[in-house]
Amino acid sequence: MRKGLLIIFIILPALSRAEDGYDLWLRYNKISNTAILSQYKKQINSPVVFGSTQTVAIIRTELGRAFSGLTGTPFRILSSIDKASSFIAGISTSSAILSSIVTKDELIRIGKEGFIIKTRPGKTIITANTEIGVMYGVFHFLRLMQTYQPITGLSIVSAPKLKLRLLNHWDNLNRTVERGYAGFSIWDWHKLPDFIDKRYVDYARANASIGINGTVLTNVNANAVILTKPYLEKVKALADLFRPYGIKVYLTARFSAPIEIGKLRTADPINDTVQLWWQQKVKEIYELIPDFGGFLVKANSEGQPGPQDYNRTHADGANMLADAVAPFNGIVMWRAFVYSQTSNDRFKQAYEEFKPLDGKFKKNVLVQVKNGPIDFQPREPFSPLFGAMKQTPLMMEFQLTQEYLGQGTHLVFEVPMFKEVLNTDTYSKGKGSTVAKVVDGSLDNYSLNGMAGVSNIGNDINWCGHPFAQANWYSLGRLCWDHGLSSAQIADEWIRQTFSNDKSFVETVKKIMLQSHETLVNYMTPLGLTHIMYNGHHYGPMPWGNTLNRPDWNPVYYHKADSIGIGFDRTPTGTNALAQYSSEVQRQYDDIDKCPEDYLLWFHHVPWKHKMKSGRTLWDELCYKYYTGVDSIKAIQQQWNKMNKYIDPERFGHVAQLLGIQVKDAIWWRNACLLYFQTFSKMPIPAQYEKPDKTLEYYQNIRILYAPGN
Ligand code: GCW
Repeated sequence: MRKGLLIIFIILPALSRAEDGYDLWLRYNKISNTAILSQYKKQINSPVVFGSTQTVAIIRTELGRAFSGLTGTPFRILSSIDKASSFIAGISTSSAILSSIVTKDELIRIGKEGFIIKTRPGKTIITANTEIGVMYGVFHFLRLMQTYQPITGLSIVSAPKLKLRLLNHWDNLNRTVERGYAGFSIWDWHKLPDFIDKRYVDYARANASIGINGTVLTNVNANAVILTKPYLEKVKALADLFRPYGIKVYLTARFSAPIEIGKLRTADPINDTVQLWWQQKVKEIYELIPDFGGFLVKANSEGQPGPQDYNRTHADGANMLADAVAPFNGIVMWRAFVYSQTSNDRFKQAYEEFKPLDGKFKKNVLVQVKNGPIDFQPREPFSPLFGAMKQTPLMMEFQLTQEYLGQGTHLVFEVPMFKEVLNTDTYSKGKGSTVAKVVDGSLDNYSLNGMAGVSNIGNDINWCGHPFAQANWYSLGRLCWDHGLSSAQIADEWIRQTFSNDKSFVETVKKIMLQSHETLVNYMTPLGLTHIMYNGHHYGPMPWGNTLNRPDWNPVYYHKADSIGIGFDRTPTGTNALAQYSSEVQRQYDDIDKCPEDYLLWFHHVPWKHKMKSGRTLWDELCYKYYTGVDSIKAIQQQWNKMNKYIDPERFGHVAQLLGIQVKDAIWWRNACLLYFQTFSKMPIPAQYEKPDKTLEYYQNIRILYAPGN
């Protein structure tokens, strides 16, 4: 009887909480390899962290939790050294032991946020210039432990490559999330500031663990109400909570706020009263939040108000806000995502509006540019603004949330896509002028630099909806810290921390992740096709779409399929958008026979019978790509199905079910697109492929009325 009870008590806690993914990559499960465990234990004896601030308290709590979890024995973190201490952390001036192991030069190199980890036999030392740096060092060390890496012989001197490492939430005040596929917003504005959801703390921890140091809380399609006193008090509550984690808050500024909440008659940036209004508003914000980061602004884009409403330029608008925040060291991130209908090619619009303004922005303004010229498509060439605005720091905007990447149901690891852009050479200052060097400021010598990811976080229990979408959040932080990290390295460490260190599991899942983006490109938009998603919500294929008011909202605008061929001619015989790139880049793309085929239809209208590198005609190649995409996702599904023995049934099953949807969707994409394009090519789908089992009409009649995030 007694024994039975005991068993129930032991089993119950394990059963009481099914694995739901809430713990992200911060799990600290007991290390299963005993050799590694005993080696680790020697390096973390009687751990001590010097200091007494809130950040130090956070470090101690995290370490206590981590060491106890990883070793399976309770740990208490000390505030002063004892004889047994083999783990010592703190800012370099807090103890002679710490200052003695670092050089002056190293301390200069790590700056305000970097860290140093050095180990000696039976000693681990983590230090930095600031407590935030120590915190980042501690998280790095825990990452090594969680991924079963050696923790002896370490000599790590690490500093972030980017200064601003930001999440951009497209969260509305009513808690809907624009392009959000993980439930509602985690910001419970109604209950703030009095009710502090535990998730805010876990959000801060997760971000701190990957080096993210800023968060824009609100949607770029902005609501001026966030700038009113009651809401600023809510923002303050979040800012106070995030501060000890090294995270600053930023807000989106609606350009017409002086009218909407200030009762002014204009928002003209040249108007004295308007300027004064913003100055006072900014002062009010900084009184509440002394380290407020600044504003992110979407202006004169997709119906948002902006300086052009008053015949002023983007620079006039940005500079007015920049002047208001400058006395408080705030910054303005002004978005370049614009495409009013003045150009014959949406591709060219941002460049046409912004390039002439180069050199006209105040020092504390960054222009935030999406990675590609159109809009977060599965594959885009880099935005020609990168490399073209040498006198303006350009901030990279990536989209973590998978608006055009299968949204909440498709498994896509985005790092290979991000790295493809970052590694591309702009040739703006000769060979080697990569997008990464433009963004990190090293090319044009900017100390103000940064990268933002449009958040994929919501109030779903596992934060991101798809269990693998967590990897994209994780990657943003890791790439901001060091964009030189490889996709494989980031995938590897995420898998080990999130799921398991088992070698077969890690290798299989890493392969899945590394193939996943190319797989999606193949079944959605191969060979440089773009923006052929369903109108509005963008889920599913609609290459035939041509009913929206603006031509450049319609898929047919982007693929231009006709009896001759398919693709958008952006060479001098077409819109000549190519001219916006440096001559070296132009040369890579302008020749239809030499253009990399991944980008072919971005730049050329290609005849159906054009001979591709494989020897196939364009039409056959298109079929080949679409069929390959479906085959690859089916293969991924099979590989995943063998992973059940390595992980918990909940997350295994969650992913397995979503892969089922993804396979169905991939077939839908393939069949719908090929049947539609076939009406132009008039060529058969090669005999070796299974024929689409439905008609084009069937696909054209599919209606998804209530896709999320729209
Ligand atoms: O990708 C498009 C989205 C819009 C978004 C816009 C933008 C926030 O479809 O929902 O609006 O880009 O980036 O401003």
